[in-house]
Amino acid sequence: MEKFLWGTATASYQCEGAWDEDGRVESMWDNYLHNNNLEDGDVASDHYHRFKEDIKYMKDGGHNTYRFSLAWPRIIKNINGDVNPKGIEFYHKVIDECIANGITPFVTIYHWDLPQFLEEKGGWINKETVEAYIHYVNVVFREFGKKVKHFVTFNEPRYFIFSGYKIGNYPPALQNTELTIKGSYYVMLANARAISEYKKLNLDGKIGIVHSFAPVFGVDDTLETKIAMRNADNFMNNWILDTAAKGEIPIDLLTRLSTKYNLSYITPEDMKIIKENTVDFIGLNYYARALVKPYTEGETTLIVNNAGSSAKGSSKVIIKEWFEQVFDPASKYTEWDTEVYPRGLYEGIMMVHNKYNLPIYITENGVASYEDVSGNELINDDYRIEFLNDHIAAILNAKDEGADVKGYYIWSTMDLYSWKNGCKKRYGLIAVDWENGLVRKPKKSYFWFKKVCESNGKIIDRRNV
Ligand code: BGP
Repeated sequence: MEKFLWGTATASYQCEGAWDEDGRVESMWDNYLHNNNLEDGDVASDHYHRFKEDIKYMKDGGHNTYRFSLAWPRIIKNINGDVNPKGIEFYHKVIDECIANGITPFVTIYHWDLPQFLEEKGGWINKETVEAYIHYVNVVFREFGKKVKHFVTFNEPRYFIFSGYKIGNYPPALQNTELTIKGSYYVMLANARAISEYKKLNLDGKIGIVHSFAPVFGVDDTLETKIAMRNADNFMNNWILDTAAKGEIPIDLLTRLSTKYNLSYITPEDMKIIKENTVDFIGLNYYARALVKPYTEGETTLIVNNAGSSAKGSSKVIIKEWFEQVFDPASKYTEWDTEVYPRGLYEGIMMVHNKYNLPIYITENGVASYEDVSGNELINDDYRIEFLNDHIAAILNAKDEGADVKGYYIWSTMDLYSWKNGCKKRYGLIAVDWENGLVRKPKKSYFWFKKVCESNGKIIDRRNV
């Protein structure tokens, strides 16, 4: 029987460091963070130099898989598409190290570190970036396609496009709805084109997409709330998942957008490509649900808490005339104002299973906190163990009900650079002591997760979900 994949996840920019070594060129994140004097990932967890040690921890921790991403700016060095052999060599070493340790590599091709030379030409709102991406994926498939059996085209298209083009807290730091829609469309087109390229090569593997999943719940059963829920589902999930899994952009979403925005760049030729090239599996990153009510008043507002330490309600989502997100007073929230709601993962998996009937991987799930990792005693993160236990219980319950969930990845393997939140937002099962030579210190949760992996989930307490 196919074994369930148990592991952890990282992303290149967030853990590798070595930002200008061995021919890696500047990414849009390097450029944006350096130019705005923000905390950067120049060193991050120094995984570039320590990947062997990190993979050894995975093996010793009972993991049988590792989800990581390839840095496009390490692999392609200029606008002509020339390949950097040192970048290729590095990822061969990481993949080989995984395989030698019995760890299935689960490879994300794009986790947000766009080469700056492409951003300067317009990034994701320029259709030429789709062509550049197709060149890059072909290099990736030809180099690694015999060893890697699980590829992900994009990590979280909704999240990086909305953050970069609408909220403005990620590069290229714009606040423009028109460009948000256009960028989203080109990314989903690039996803379909990459699938088509992959299939042409007849490799023995699967290809999917990873979505920032926020299953939608309503505050009550009224018709108004149901309409708000549909709007929220289109906004949060459907334009990625329907497009990737069914090859269709939801018609009510398109109709609504077309009354206000120019969508003439959406062509029948592209839509044919999207229709014919759908994913083999769906990756879901689950941090929290979206609880919504009908829109009442106010302008569109999207506020994300990147500061930590604040009260419930410090993040906010209002989409004018569509819906408003609300906070459940009964729920627990993290220091970054993320709701802790394991039941939402169970319900969410069932929604995706019933709608798309495809294999599912939970490609990210985890919880962050401020943690003092300076001492020598074991870091006690019981709160994380409880969080992970309840979310794994949700997955096992969904599997029992027939959902085809094939793997689970904790975010993150070790502490890493958490985008605009910096390094103080710690997610890892293994601490990285940045004040003390980046030494690795496995937390209590690391040893707990080892038992989960080795028992294939049998030690999970399923009573609370
Ligand atoms: C997901 C991203 C990851 C990771 C995680 C935690 O959206 O795929 O890259 O960062 O969320 O988010 P954050 O670091 O903002 O807390």
